[in-house]
Amino acid sequence: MLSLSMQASMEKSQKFLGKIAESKKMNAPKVIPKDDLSTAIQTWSIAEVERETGLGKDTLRVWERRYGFPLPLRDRLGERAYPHEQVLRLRLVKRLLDAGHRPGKVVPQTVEQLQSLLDGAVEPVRSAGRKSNVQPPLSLEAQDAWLQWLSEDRTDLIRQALQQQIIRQGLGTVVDQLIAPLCWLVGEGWLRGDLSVYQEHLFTETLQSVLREAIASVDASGQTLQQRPRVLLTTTPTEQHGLGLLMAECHFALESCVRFVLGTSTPIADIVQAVRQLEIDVLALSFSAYASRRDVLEGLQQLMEQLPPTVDVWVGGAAASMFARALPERVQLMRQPGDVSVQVAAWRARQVPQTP
Ligand code: B12
Repeated sequence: MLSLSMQASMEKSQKFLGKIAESKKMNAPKVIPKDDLSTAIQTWSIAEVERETGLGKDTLRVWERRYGFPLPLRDRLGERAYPHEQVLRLRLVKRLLDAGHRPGKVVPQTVEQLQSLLDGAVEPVRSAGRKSNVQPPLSLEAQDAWLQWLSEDRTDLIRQALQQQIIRQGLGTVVDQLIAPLCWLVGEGWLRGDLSVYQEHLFTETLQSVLREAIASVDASGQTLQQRPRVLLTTTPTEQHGLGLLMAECHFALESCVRFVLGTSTPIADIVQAVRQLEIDVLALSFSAYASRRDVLEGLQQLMEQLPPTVDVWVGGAAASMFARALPERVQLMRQPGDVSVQVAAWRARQVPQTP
């Protein structure tokens, strides 16, 4: 049974779930001269649109066929080139998807319609005067409640609240809309000195155990047998942060993927060996904010040289996003754990059906 004050705090927290963070400032697009146009116009390649909006290339292509939007131009090589206005509209679409709308409802809408939907659906995220660009979709009231539990070492309340939210909202939603901002909150709390290192460890352990229990119950529900892709989850040698990976694992479990989890800081040679021996289809890696550019790019480069070409490499984490433009071509950037669902669907769609 939950106490009344806890229920009140949880309701407050729940009220604000589903609110999305402001998108980061857009990078300037390239100016590409078009053969069919006398003037040069600003366009984005599909990879740039994916990085900027967080919408996958496969999703963009599917929407083009299904909804007639986005409708890119073609550059002189025949590659898709998205005008700037379409990228702006896609950003609005992404924010509404994050807030829980379905693609069929929002993709065909005009900018004005999207904007008015957003005005109704998304409360502005309040800033507490923080220096950080990253603002979590949790209200200040909800932040206070969680921080209070953390600072009073009430891991029992944290555990119960997380479990309740998973029951009410489902594991996928809770991972993306509550746990991700909570990690940010804990990191900031530690940075400000409001939380000590042992409290950060307590939080990590509590979260890990709640999420592992939730994964086990998804697996046990046995609605579908475990299927491909066969996924290996780990981090490269210098990376000790594993919560991003655990969140991704929740979504792989919800998609009934076969999973192998090596934990963090695995030597490159061992990752390669595991990929071969376990006949892995997708290698999922995470690079937290702590990872340097060198950690990210050198680790990935070494893997690219040694992995079989048929293996997909999906990466997430703050540092992977930070160095998105420098990632090797073959690497697929995932902005949030929930991106796993779309990518798994796209991966399955790409597989040639087996003849009996
Ligand atoms: C828990 C934690 C720890 C734990 C980790 C335990 C564990 N088993 O994971 C411990 C205590 C060990 C730890 C240690 C350290 N930490 Co620490 N830690 C954190 C904290 C709170 C969460 C870490 C985490 O897992 N983040 C990863 C996820 C949750 O966040 P993300 O990178 O933004 O990823 C998102 C998406 O991209 C996606 N995603 C991530 N990976 C993947 C993968 C796939 C496949 C997919 C689909 C999606 C996906 O999911 C996330 C949510 O949306 C963060 C705060 C934060 N904002 O991250 C600090 C943080 C990362 N730590 C930090 C620091 C400084 C340290 C330490 C140096 C000191 C310390 N805090 O004690 C050491 C360094 C250890 C090392 N050598 O790596 C700093 C890094 C700052 C910087 N820019 O350098 C942070 C940001 C805290 C802060 N605000 O300053 N830490």
